[in-house]
Amino acid sequence: MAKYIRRDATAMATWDPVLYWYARAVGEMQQRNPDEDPTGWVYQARIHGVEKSRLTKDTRPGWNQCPHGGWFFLPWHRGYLWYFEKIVRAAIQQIATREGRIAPKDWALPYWNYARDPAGELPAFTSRALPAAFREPTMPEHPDGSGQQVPNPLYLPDAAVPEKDFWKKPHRGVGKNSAAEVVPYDEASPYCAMLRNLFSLPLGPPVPQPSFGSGNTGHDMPHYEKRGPGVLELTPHGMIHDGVAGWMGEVAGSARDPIFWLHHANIDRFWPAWLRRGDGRKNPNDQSWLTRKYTFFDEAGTMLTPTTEEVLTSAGDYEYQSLDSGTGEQPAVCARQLAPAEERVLVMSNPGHPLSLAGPTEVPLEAANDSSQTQDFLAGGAVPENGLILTVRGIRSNVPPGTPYRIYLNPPQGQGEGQGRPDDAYFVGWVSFFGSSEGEHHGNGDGNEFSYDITERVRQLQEQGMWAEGPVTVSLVPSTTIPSELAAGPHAPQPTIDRVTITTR
Ligand SMILES: [Cu+2]
Repeated sequence: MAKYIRRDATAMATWDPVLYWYARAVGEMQQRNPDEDPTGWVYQARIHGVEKSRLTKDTRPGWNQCPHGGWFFLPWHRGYLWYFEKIVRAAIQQIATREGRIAPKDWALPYWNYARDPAGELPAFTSRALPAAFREPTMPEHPDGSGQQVPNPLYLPDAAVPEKDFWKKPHRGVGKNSAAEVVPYDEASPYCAMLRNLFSLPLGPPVPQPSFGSGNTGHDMPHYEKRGPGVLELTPHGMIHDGVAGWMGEVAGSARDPIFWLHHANIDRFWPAWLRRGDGRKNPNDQSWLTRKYTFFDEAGTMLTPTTEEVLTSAGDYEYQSLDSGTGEQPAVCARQLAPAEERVLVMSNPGHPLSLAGPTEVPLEAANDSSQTQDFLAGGAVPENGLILTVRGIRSNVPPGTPYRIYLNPPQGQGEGQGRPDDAYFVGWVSFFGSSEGEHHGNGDGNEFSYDITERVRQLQEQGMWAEGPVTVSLVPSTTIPSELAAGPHAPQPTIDRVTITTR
């Protein structure tokens, strides 16, 4: 029997003791020295990533470690959460002792079960909105709800912040502190990730079914490897980061938003839920995965260097309230995600300058050469024998735009202006900005990149008589509408892409 139960935050009262004590502990940790105390709030967040100004200056042990785009994504974040949970639990007891209160000794990190509510008509509150305790500027002074209202450490304002103040002003994306969903169901659901039965595939040429746990990167723990995100790491992981935006939208700052930890608890929950499905689903047993060492700190501030194997065994003292609810039973639309690779380019957008994605954007594609494959594809959508791959390259934004974008292939004119849906016949996949912003670091200056297999998509459109003759276009449409006051305001985010290509192998 597990010692600690991690519970569903979307099924709790606003100030359930779990959330009340979490808020108090966050406030306590925020008082600690960000540079000297490894149990402090900002020190803990900097273990995930540091802001650019501190990247090479005044660094501290254990900072800037989070691996994305590789098979250490899940085990590293599991260890990170587990030690953080111990620090919070200890902080709660400190506060309780000081104030002469009784606090739960078995406090465990709750999870944000965003895919709990089905798609379609939304209830007044949806699981895909931030839990109420994160949206309210104040909280009750005492755990029983009595006393004054005091500032709530779980709250970050949702505001448009000038780029130069990005790290100075805690914030989320505009409109994200409402009871509306931060992203629609298909972006929030792990359904497609749970279907994959391989943990990792070797990085390399495109493969038709990317893995659950991101790509095999050997011993390397890439901080942000654009080639390797598996299905789970993109959907829902990156989508939720995009959807909350502000600090959550950047690798460097995301762990400073208290919702980060509940988001990653939910991502961690999908892992045992996935293993339980069987049918070949298992963890890697490669030594390079099992013996990789990480650097974390315990509640006394002592540095520890557990391996993946040790993280998997020592972090066995908790269980999730449910491995069913919101873990992908309800179907979602799946994209045919690929790991990008070099291929033969058929058509591409004009590469002269970055293309603005300020709103829904139609991108015309032109012949990249005069090969017969290119001519045949442009003339009538002829599919080469080795299939077709659509790639969006150089995805970046000065600050997180507040939404992922959906990619549609050759939709009828004007489609890009309307509200696209992922079950649309022209839907191809997603563009995510998490890890792409200018304020980011660690050598991902090329921006993000995503590839999708569109072979079947083109064939289906042709069979249904929906493939329009003439110029081929791709539409990029925000998954959630960008609030007009933000789009028209002085601090509107500036998302751009370098290029869209359609290639064959
Ligand atoms: Cu994350």
